[in-house]
Amino acid sequence: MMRQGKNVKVFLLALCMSMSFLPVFGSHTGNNESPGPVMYEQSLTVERYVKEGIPNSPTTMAFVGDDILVLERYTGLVRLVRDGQLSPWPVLDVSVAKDGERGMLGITTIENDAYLYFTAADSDAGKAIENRVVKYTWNGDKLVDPVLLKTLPSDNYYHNGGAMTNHNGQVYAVIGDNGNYGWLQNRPHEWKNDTSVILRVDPPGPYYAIGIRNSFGLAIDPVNGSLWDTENGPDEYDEINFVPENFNSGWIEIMGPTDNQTKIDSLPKYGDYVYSNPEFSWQKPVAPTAIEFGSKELGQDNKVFVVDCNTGNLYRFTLNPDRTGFVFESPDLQDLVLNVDDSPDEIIVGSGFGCSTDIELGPDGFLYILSLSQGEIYRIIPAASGEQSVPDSPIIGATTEYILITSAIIATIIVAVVATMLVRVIIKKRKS
Ligand SMILES: [Ca+2]
Ligand SMILES: [Ca+2]
Ligand SMILES: [Ca+2]
Ligand SMILES: [Ca+2]
Repeated sequence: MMRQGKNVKVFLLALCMSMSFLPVFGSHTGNNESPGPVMYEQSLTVERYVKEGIPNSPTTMAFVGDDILVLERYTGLVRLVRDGQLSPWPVLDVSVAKDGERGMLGITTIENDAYLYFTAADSDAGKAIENRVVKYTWNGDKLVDPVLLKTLPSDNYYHNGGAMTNHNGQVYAVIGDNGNYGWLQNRPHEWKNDTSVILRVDPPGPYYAIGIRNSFGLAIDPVNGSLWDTENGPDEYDEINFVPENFNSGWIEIMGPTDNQTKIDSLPKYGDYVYSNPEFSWQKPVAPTAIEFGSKELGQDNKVFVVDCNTGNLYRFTLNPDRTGFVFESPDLQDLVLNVDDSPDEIIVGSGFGCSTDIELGPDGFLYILSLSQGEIYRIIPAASGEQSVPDSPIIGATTEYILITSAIIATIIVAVVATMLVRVIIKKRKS
Protein backbone atom coordinates (compact mmCIF):
# COMPACT_ATOMS: atom_id res chain seq x y z
CA MET A 1 0.00 0.00 0.00
CA MET A 2 2.83 2.33 0.84
CA ARG A 3 4.26 1.78 -2.61
CA GLN A 4 0.97 2.42 -4.40
CA GLY A 5 0.47 5.66 -2.43
CA LYS A 6 3.94 6.79 -3.45
CA ASN A 7 3.17 5.97 -7.09
CA VAL A 8 0.01 8.12 -7.00
CA LYS A 9 2.10 10.99 -5.60
CA VAL A 10 4.71 10.44 -8.31
CA PHE A 11 1.95 10.46 -10.95
CA LEU A 12 0.48 13.75 -9.67
CA LEU A 13 3.93 15.31 -9.48
CA ALA A 14 4.68 14.16 -13.04
CA LEU A 15 1.36 15.59 -14.26
CA CYS A 16 2.01 18.92 -12.51
CA MET A 17 5.49 19.09 -14.01
CA SER A 18 4.23 18.30 -17.51
CA MET A 19 1.48 20.94 -17.20
CA SER A 20 4.07 23.54 -16.27
CA PHE A 21 5.94 22.71 -19.47
CA LEU A 22 2.90 23.08 -21.69
CA PRO A 23 3.06 26.86 -22.18
CA VAL A 24 6.63 26.38 -23.41
CA PHE A 25 5.42 23.92 -26.04
CA GLY A 26 2.50 26.22 -26.85
CA SER A 27 4.72 29.23 -27.58
CA HIS A 28 7.39 27.41 -29.53
CA THR A 29 8.31 30.42 -31.63
CA GLY A 30 9.83 32.33 -28.76
CA ASN A 31 7.23 35.04 -28.21
CA ASN A 32 6.42 33.97 -24.62
CA GLU A 33 6.33 37.57 -23.39
CA SER A 34 3.95 38.65 -26.14
CA PRO A 35 0.32 37.53 -26.26
CA GLY A 36 0.43 38.05 -30.05
CA PRO A 37 -1.15 40.79 -32.13
CA VAL A 38 -4.63 42.28 -31.79
CA MET A 39 -6.67 44.44 -34.17
CA TYR A 40 -8.66 47.48 -33.07
CA GLU A 41 -10.68 47.70 -36.31
CA GLN A 42 -13.91 45.67 -35.96
CA SER A 43 -14.02 44.62 -39.62
CA LEU A 44 -10.53 43.05 -39.53
CA THR A 45 -8.97 40.21 -37.61
CA VAL A 46 -5.48 38.73 -37.41
CA GLU A 47 -4.42 35.09 -37.51
CA ARG A 48 -1.11 33.31 -37.29
CA TYR A 49 -0.45 32.12 -40.86
CA VAL A 50 2.53 29.75 -40.44
CA LYS A 51 2.03 27.35 -37.49
CA GLU A 52 5.73 26.36 -37.39
CA GLY A 53 6.86 30.00 -37.26
CA ILE A 54 9.90 31.25 -39.24
CA PRO A 55 13.30 30.79 -37.52
CA ASN A 56 16.44 32.95 -37.48
CA SER A 57 15.03 36.49 -37.57
CA PRO A 58 13.08 36.65 -40.86
CA THR A 59 13.43 40.09 -42.49
CA THR A 60 11.41 40.22 -45.69
CA MET A 61 9.22 38.09 -47.93
CA ALA A 62 7.67 38.02 -51.39
CA PHE A 63 5.01 35.95 -53.12
CA VAL A 64 5.77 33.62 -56.04
CA GLY A 65 2.30 32.58 -57.16
CA ASP A 66 0.54 31.48 -53.96
CA ASP A 67 3.84 30.55 -52.26
CA ILE A 68 5.93 32.87 -50.08
CA LEU A 69 9.72 33.17 -50.13
CA VAL A 70 11.06 34.36 -46.74
CA LEU A 71 14.60 35.57 -45.97
CA GLU A 72 16.41 34.49 -42.80
CA ARG A 73 18.56 37.42 -41.80
CA TYR A 74 21.62 35.73 -40.28
CA THR A 75 21.86 32.36 -42.07
CA GLY A 76 21.52 33.66 -45.62
CA LEU A 77 18.78 31.08 -46.19
CA VAL A 78 15.63 31.65 -48.23
CA ARG A 79 12.72 29.55 -46.98
CA LEU A 80 9.52 28.47 -48.71
CA VAL A 81 6.04 28.77 -47.22
CA ARG A 82 3.42 26.77 -49.13
CA ASP A 83 -0.23 26.53 -48.04
CA GLY A 84 0.70 28.09 -44.69
CA GLN A 85 3.42 25.53 -43.98
CA LEU A 86 7.16 26.16 -43.74
CA SER A 87 9.10 23.75 -45.94
CA PRO A 88 12.05 22.20 -44.04
CA TRP A 89 14.30 22.54 -47.12
CA PRO A 90 15.82 25.96 -47.89
CA VAL A 91 15.50 27.13 -51.49
CA LEU A 92 18.73 29.19 -51.41
CA ASP A 93 21.76 29.55 -49.14
CA VAL A 94 24.23 32.46 -49.46
CA SER A 95 26.88 33.78 -47.05
CA VAL A 96 25.84 36.97 -45.26
CA ALA A 97 27.27 39.37 -42.67
CA LYS A 98 25.28 39.66 -39.45
CA ASP A 99 26.55 42.72 -37.56
CA GLY A 100 24.42 45.86 -37.11
CA GLU A 101 21.85 46.18 -39.87
CA ARG A 102 23.63 43.87 -42.32
CA GLY A 103 22.38 40.49 -43.49
CA MET A 104 19.66 39.11 -45.75
CA LEU A 105 17.74 42.35 -46.32
CA GLY A 106 15.29 42.43 -49.19
CA ILE A 107 13.36 40.57 -51.87
CA THR A 108 10.91 41.42 -54.62
CA THR A 109 9.48 39.15 -57.31
CA ILE A 110 8.16 39.50 -60.86
CA GLU A 111 6.56 36.23 -62.00
CA ASN A 112 9.38 33.69 -61.52
CA ASP A 113 12.17 36.26 -61.24
CA ALA A 114 13.29 36.90 -57.64
CA TYR A 115 15.52 39.90 -56.83
CA LEU A 116 17.45 39.64 -53.57
CA TYR A 117 19.37 42.29 -51.63
CA PHE A 118 21.91 41.10 -49.07
CA THR A 119 25.23 41.94 -47.43
CA ALA A 120 27.59 39.36 -48.93
CA ALA A 121 30.30 38.02 -46.61
CA ASP A 122 33.16 35.53 -46.86
CA SER A 123 31.12 33.18 -44.65
CA ASP A 124 27.92 33.44 -42.58
CA ALA A 125 28.60 35.99 -39.81
CA GLY A 126 31.98 36.57 -41.50
CA LYS A 127 33.66 39.65 -42.96
CA ALA A 128 31.27 41.86 -44.96
CA ILE A 129 32.26 42.30 -48.62
CA GLU A 130 29.51 44.54 -50.05
CA ASN A 131 25.75 44.77 -50.51
CA ARG A 132 24.56 42.92 -53.60
CA VAL A 133 21.39 42.87 -55.68
CA VAL A 134 21.18 39.47 -57.36
CA LYS A 135 18.48 38.19 -59.69
CA TYR A 136 17.49 34.52 -59.42
CA THR A 137 15.01 32.33 -61.26
CA TRP A 138 12.40 30.47 -59.21
CA ASN A 139 12.05 26.98 -60.70
CA GLY A 140 9.28 25.94 -58.29
CA ASP A 141 11.80 24.18 -56.07
CA LYS A 142 14.93 26.33 -55.75
CA LEU A 143 16.27 29.79 -56.61
CA VAL A 144 18.73 29.18 -59.45
CA ASP A 145 20.81 30.95 -62.13
CA PRO A 146 22.08 33.96 -60.11
CA VAL A 147 22.83 37.15 -62.07
CA LEU A 148 24.67 39.91 -60.15
CA LEU A 149 22.84 43.14 -61.10
CA LYS A 150 24.38 45.69 -58.75
CA THR A 151 26.95 46.02 -55.99
CA LEU A 152 26.47 48.68 -53.33
CA PRO A 153 28.71 49.82 -50.47
CA SER A 154 28.59 48.28 -47.02
CA ASP A 155 31.31 50.49 -45.51
CA ASN A 156 29.51 50.54 -42.17
CA TYR A 157 27.21 48.13 -40.35
CA TYR A 158 24.39 50.69 -40.20
CA HIS A 159 21.98 52.25 -42.75
CA ASN A 160 22.40 49.44 -45.30
CA GLY A 161 18.76 49.69 -46.46
CA GLY A 162 17.64 46.72 -48.55
CA ALA A 163 13.92 47.24 -49.14
CA MET A 164 12.86 46.47 -52.71
CA THR A 165 9.75 46.76 -54.86
CA ASN A 166 8.79 46.69 -58.53
CA HIS A 167 6.32 48.15 -61.00
CA ASN A 168 5.81 47.57 -64.75
CA GLY A 169 8.88 45.35 -64.88
CA GLN A 170 11.10 47.98 -63.20
CA VAL A 171 12.83 46.97 -59.97
CA TYR A 172 13.74 49.49 -57.24
CA ALA A 173 15.97 49.19 -54.16
CA VAL A 174 16.89 51.62 -51.39
CA ILE A 175 20.14 52.14 -49.46
CA GLY A 176 20.72 54.58 -46.59
CA ASP A 177 23.76 56.82 -46.04
CA ASN A 178 25.81 53.85 -44.72
CA GLY A 179 27.95 56.42 -42.90
CA ASN A 180 28.87 58.36 -46.06
CA TYR A 181 28.50 62.14 -46.33
CA GLY A 182 28.88 63.70 -49.76
CA TRP A 183 26.81 65.11 -52.62
CA LEU A 184 24.01 62.55 -52.25
CA GLN A 185 23.65 63.54 -48.58
CA ASN A 186 23.26 67.21 -49.62
CA ARG A 187 26.79 68.03 -48.51
CA PRO A 188 28.81 70.48 -50.64
CA HIS A 189 31.94 68.44 -51.30
CA GLU A 190 32.01 66.98 -54.76
CA TRP A 191 32.10 63.30 -53.97
CA LYS A 192 29.55 60.51 -54.04
CA ASN A 193 29.11 56.77 -53.90
CA ASP A 194 25.86 54.80 -54.25
CA THR A 195 24.38 55.73 -50.86
CA SER A 196 21.28 57.62 -49.56
CA VAL A 197 19.47 56.75 -52.78
CA ILE A 198 16.55 54.88 -54.27
CA LEU A 199 17.89 53.14 -57.37
CA ARG A 200 16.34 51.46 -60.33
CA VAL A 201 18.36 48.24 -60.49
CA ASP A 202 16.59 46.49 -63.40
CA PRO A 203 16.84 47.89 -65.95
CA PRO A 204 19.62 50.07 -64.48
CA GLY A 205 18.75 53.77 -64.27
CA PRO A 206 19.91 57.05 -62.75
CA TYR A 207 19.23 57.72 -59.06
CA TYR A 208 15.45 57.85 -58.66
CA ALA A 209 15.75 59.73 -55.33
CA ILE A 210 18.55 61.06 -53.09
CA GLY A 211 18.97 62.44 -49.56
CA ILE A 212 17.64 59.35 -47.78
CA ARG A 213 19.13 58.70 -44.34
CA ASN A 214 17.94 55.15 -43.65
CA SER A 215 15.01 53.18 -45.05
CA PHE A 216 13.40 49.76 -44.59
CA GLY A 217 10.27 50.36 -46.64
CA LEU A 218 9.29 50.88 -50.30
CA ALA A 219 5.87 50.34 -51.85
CA ILE A 220 4.11 51.06 -55.13
CA ASP A 221 0.53 52.37 -55.18
CA PRO A 222 -1.34 49.73 -57.23
CA VAL A 223 -3.83 52.36 -58.45
CA ASN A 224 -1.42 54.87 -60.05
CA GLY A 225 2.06 53.31 -59.82
CA SER A 226 3.45 55.97 -57.45
CA LEU A 227 6.40 55.08 -55.23
CA TRP A 228 6.31 55.64 -51.45
CA ASP A 229 8.96 55.10 -48.76
CA THR A 230 9.44 55.10 -45.00
CA GLU A 231 12.55 56.65 -43.49
CA ASN A 232 14.20 56.42 -40.07
CA GLY A 233 15.30 59.68 -38.46
CA PRO A 234 18.08 60.11 -35.89
CA ASP A 235 16.66 61.17 -32.46
CA GLU A 236 13.72 63.02 -34.06
CA TYR A 237 11.39 62.67 -37.07
CA ASP A 238 10.77 59.36 -38.77
CA GLU A 239 9.05 59.88 -42.13
CA ILE A 240 6.61 58.54 -44.72
CA ASN A 241 7.17 60.03 -48.19
CA PHE A 242 5.38 60.12 -51.51
CA VAL A 243 8.40 59.71 -53.79
CA PRO A 244 8.11 61.21 -57.29
CA GLU A 245 11.01 60.70 -59.70
CA ASN A 246 13.93 63.07 -58.88
CA PHE A 247 12.90 63.39 -55.22
CA ASN A 248 15.35 64.75 -52.64
CA SER A 249 14.41 63.76 -49.09
CA GLY A 250 16.77 66.36 -47.57
CA TRP A 251 19.15 64.35 -45.39
CA ILE A 252 21.61 65.42 -43.90
CA GLU A 253 20.41 69.05 -43.95
CA ILE A 254 16.72 68.33 -43.24
CA MET A 255 14.90 65.49 -41.46
CA GLY A 256 11.16 65.71 -40.86
CA PRO A 257 9.16 68.72 -42.09
CA THR A 258 10.64 72.22 -42.31
CA ASP A 259 9.33 75.67 -43.21
CA ASN A 260 12.88 77.06 -43.49
CA GLN A 261 12.79 78.17 -47.15
CA THR A 262 16.44 79.32 -47.10
CA LYS A 263 17.51 75.82 -46.16
CA ILE A 264 15.25 74.29 -48.82
CA ASP A 265 16.61 76.69 -51.45
CA SER A 266 20.18 75.63 -50.61
CA LEU A 267 19.32 72.08 -51.81
CA PRO A 268 20.47 70.16 -53.73
CA LYS A 269 24.21 70.23 -54.09
CA TYR A 270 24.01 67.55 -56.75
CA GLY A 271 21.74 67.17 -59.79
CA ASP A 272 18.23 68.61 -60.10
CA TYR A 273 16.55 66.62 -57.36
CA VAL A 274 13.54 68.36 -55.81
CA TYR A 275 12.97 68.53 -52.05
CA SER A 276 9.55 68.20 -50.46
CA ASN A 277 8.36 67.68 -46.88
CA PRO A 278 7.26 64.21 -45.74
CA GLU A 279 3.60 63.22 -46.02
CA PHE A 280 3.75 62.16 -42.37
CA SER A 281 6.32 62.26 -39.53
CA TRP A 282 6.67 60.83 -36.05
CA GLN A 283 8.45 63.40 -33.88
CA LYS A 284 9.50 60.62 -31.50
CA PRO A 285 11.09 57.83 -33.57
CA VAL A 286 9.28 54.48 -33.84
CA ALA A 287 11.62 52.99 -36.49
CA PRO A 288 9.02 52.54 -39.26
CA THR A 289 9.83 49.67 -41.63
CA ALA A 290 7.50 48.20 -44.24
CA ILE A 291 4.77 50.10 -46.07
CA GLU A 292 1.96 48.51 -48.11
CA PHE A 293 -1.32 49.53 -49.73
CA GLY A 294 -4.66 48.11 -48.59
CA SER A 295 -7.06 46.21 -50.82
CA LYS A 296 -10.72 46.13 -51.86
CA GLU A 297 -10.92 42.59 -50.44
CA LEU A 298 -10.27 44.05 -46.98
CA GLY A 299 -12.41 47.15 -47.59
CA GLN A 300 -9.19 49.19 -47.26
CA ASP A 301 -8.40 50.30 -50.82
CA ASN A 302 -7.83 53.95 -49.88
CA LYS A 303 -5.55 53.01 -46.97
CA VAL A 304 -1.81 52.66 -46.45
CA PHE A 305 -0.40 50.34 -43.78
CA VAL A 306 2.96 50.72 -42.00
CA VAL A 307 4.69 48.64 -39.31
CA ASP A 308 7.61 49.50 -37.04
CA CYS A 309 10.40 48.00 -34.99
CA ASN A 310 10.04 49.95 -31.72
CA THR A 311 6.38 49.72 -30.64
CA GLY A 312 4.86 46.68 -32.43
CA ASN A 313 2.02 48.88 -33.74
CA LEU A 314 0.30 48.50 -37.09
CA TYR A 315 -0.42 51.98 -38.47
CA ARG A 316 -3.12 52.83 -40.99
CA PHE A 317 -3.35 56.06 -42.99
CA THR A 318 -6.18 57.33 -45.20
CA LEU A 319 -5.12 58.56 -48.66
CA ASN A 320 -6.38 61.85 -50.07
CA PRO A 321 -8.46 61.63 -53.30
CA ASP A 322 -5.32 62.24 -55.46
CA ARG A 323 -3.45 59.54 -53.51
CA THR A 324 -0.48 61.92 -53.06
CA GLY A 325 -0.82 62.34 -49.27
CA PHE A 326 -2.97 61.56 -46.24
CA VAL A 327 -6.06 63.07 -44.62
CA PHE A 328 -6.63 63.08 -40.86
CA GLU A 329 -9.70 63.72 -38.69
CA SER A 330 -7.75 64.41 -35.50
CA PRO A 331 -6.71 68.09 -35.14
CA ASP A 332 -3.48 66.74 -33.55
CA LEU A 333 -2.47 65.16 -36.85
CA GLN A 334 -3.54 67.79 -39.35
CA ASP A 335 -0.02 69.25 -39.20
CA LEU A 336 1.07 65.82 -40.60
CA VAL A 337 3.19 65.18 -37.49
CA LEU A 338 2.57 62.91 -34.52
CA ASN A 339 4.11 65.19 -31.89
CA VAL A 340 5.07 63.77 -28.50
CA ASP A 341 1.85 65.00 -26.82
CA ASP A 342 -0.49 64.07 -29.71
CA SER A 343 -2.87 61.10 -29.52
CA PRO A 344 -1.85 58.34 -31.95
CA ASP A 345 -5.27 56.59 -31.72
CA GLU A 346 -6.46 57.55 -35.20
CA ILE A 347 -3.51 55.88 -36.93
CA ILE A 348 -3.01 52.76 -34.79
CA VAL A 349 -5.17 49.92 -36.13
CA GLY A 350 -3.42 47.00 -34.40
CA SER A 351 -0.63 46.21 -31.95
CA GLY A 352 1.51 43.35 -30.63
CA PHE A 353 3.34 42.63 -33.91
CA GLY A 354 6.79 42.96 -32.29
CA CYS A 355 9.62 44.28 -34.44
CA SER A 356 7.94 43.80 -37.79
CA THR A 357 9.87 44.33 -41.02
CA ASP A 358 7.62 43.38 -43.92
CA ILE A 359 4.04 43.62 -45.15
CA GLU A 360 2.87 42.05 -48.40
CA LEU A 361 -0.51 42.09 -50.08
CA GLY A 362 -1.19 38.44 -50.95
CA PRO A 363 -2.86 37.13 -54.12
CA ASP A 364 -5.96 36.64 -51.91
CA GLY A 365 -6.08 40.42 -51.29
CA PHE A 366 -5.22 39.97 -47.60
CA LEU A 367 -2.28 41.57 -45.77
CA TYR A 368 0.60 39.38 -44.62
CA ILE A 369 2.78 40.80 -41.85
CA LEU A 370 6.21 39.42 -41.00
CA SER A 371 7.44 39.79 -37.40
CA LEU A 372 11.23 39.60 -37.16
CA SER A 373 11.28 39.49 -33.36
CA GLN A 374 8.46 36.95 -33.02
CA GLY A 375 9.44 34.78 -36.01
CA GLU A 376 5.89 34.76 -37.35
CA ILE A 377 3.88 35.56 -40.45
CA TYR A 378 0.48 36.97 -39.50
CA ARG A 379 -2.44 37.45 -41.88
CA ILE A 380 -5.02 40.23 -41.68
CA ILE A 381 -8.39 39.02 -42.97
CA PRO A 382 -11.98 40.29 -42.88
CA ALA A 383 -13.55 39.54 -39.47
CA ALA A 384 -16.66 38.20 -41.18
CA SER A 385 -14.84 35.83 -43.56
CA GLY A 386 -15.97 32.82 -41.48
CA GLU A 387 -12.42 31.46 -41.34
CA GLN A 388 -12.09 32.43 -37.70
CA SER A 389 -13.73 30.43 -34.95
CA VAL A 390 -12.60 32.94 -32.29
CA PRO A 391 -12.72 36.30 -34.10
CA ASP A 392 -10.93 38.48 -31.55
CA SER A 393 -8.34 36.01 -30.30
CA PRO A 394 -7.35 33.69 -33.14
CA ILE A 395 -3.78 33.41 -31.88
CA ILE A 396 -4.89 32.36 -28.43
CA GLY A 397 -7.42 30.00 -30.06
CA ALA A 398 -4.73 28.26 -32.09
CA THR A 399 -2.42 28.03 -29.05
CA THR A 400 -5.21 26.59 -26.85
CA GLU A 401 -5.94 23.88 -29.44
CA TYR A 402 -2.25 23.02 -29.55
CA ILE A 403 -2.04 22.87 -25.75
CA LEU A 404 -5.14 20.63 -25.51
CA ILE A 405 -3.74 18.14 -28.06
CA THR A 406 -0.30 18.19 -26.38
CA SER A 407 -1.93 17.73 -22.92
CA ALA A 408 -3.94 14.73 -24.15
CA ILE A 409 -0.83 13.07 -25.62
CA ILE A 410 1.31 13.70 -22.51
CA ALA A 411 -1.48 12.57 -20.15
CA THR A 412 -1.90 9.33 -22.17
CA ILE A 413 1.85 8.65 -22.00
CA ILE A 414 1.94 9.33 -18.24
CA VAL A 415 -1.09 7.06 -17.60
CA ALA A 416 0.55 4.27 -19.66
CA VAL A 417 3.87 4.63 -17.77
CA VAL A 418 2.17 4.71 -14.33
CA ALA A 419 -0.04 1.72 -15.24
CA THR A 420 3.07 -0.24 -16.32
CA MET A 421 4.79 0.67 -13.04
CA LEU A 422 1.72 -0.39 -11.01
CA VAL A 423 1.45 -3.74 -12.86
CA ARG A 424 5.17 -4.37 -12.20
CA VAL A 425 4.71 -3.54 -8.49
CA ILE A 426 1.70 -5.89 -8.22
CA ILE A 427 3.56 -8.72 -10.05
CA LYS A 428 6.63 -8.20 -7.81
CA LYS A 429 4.42 -8.28 -4.65
CA ARG A 430 2.66 -11.47 -5.80
CA LYS A 431 6.04 -13.12 -6.57
CA SER A 432 7.35 -12.23 -3.11
CA1 LIG B 1 8.44 42.14 -49.20
CA1 LIG C 1 24.40 30.85 -45.40
CA1 LIG D 1 12.84 63.86 -45.76
CA1 LIG E 1 0.82 67.26 -34.60
